[in-house]
Amino acid sequence: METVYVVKGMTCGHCAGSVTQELTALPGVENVDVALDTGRVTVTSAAALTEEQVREAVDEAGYELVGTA
Ligand SMILES: [Cu+2]
Repeated sequence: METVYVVKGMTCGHCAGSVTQELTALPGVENVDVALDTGRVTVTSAAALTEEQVREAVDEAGYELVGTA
């Protein structure tokens, strides 16, 4: 399944890389795609993630989860 999240504070490829790395580490995540211009992060996962899981991962990377798009 594919879920689109909005993340605040990412400005460059390094930011995108940090968020991608943290989200990829979550169980069942198969792909993470970051659109820097919109702050939208598309997560492809085998099973649904909780918003709490995603929030913690984004926070770990140093950014803020606004919510789902
Ligand atoms: Cu950056």
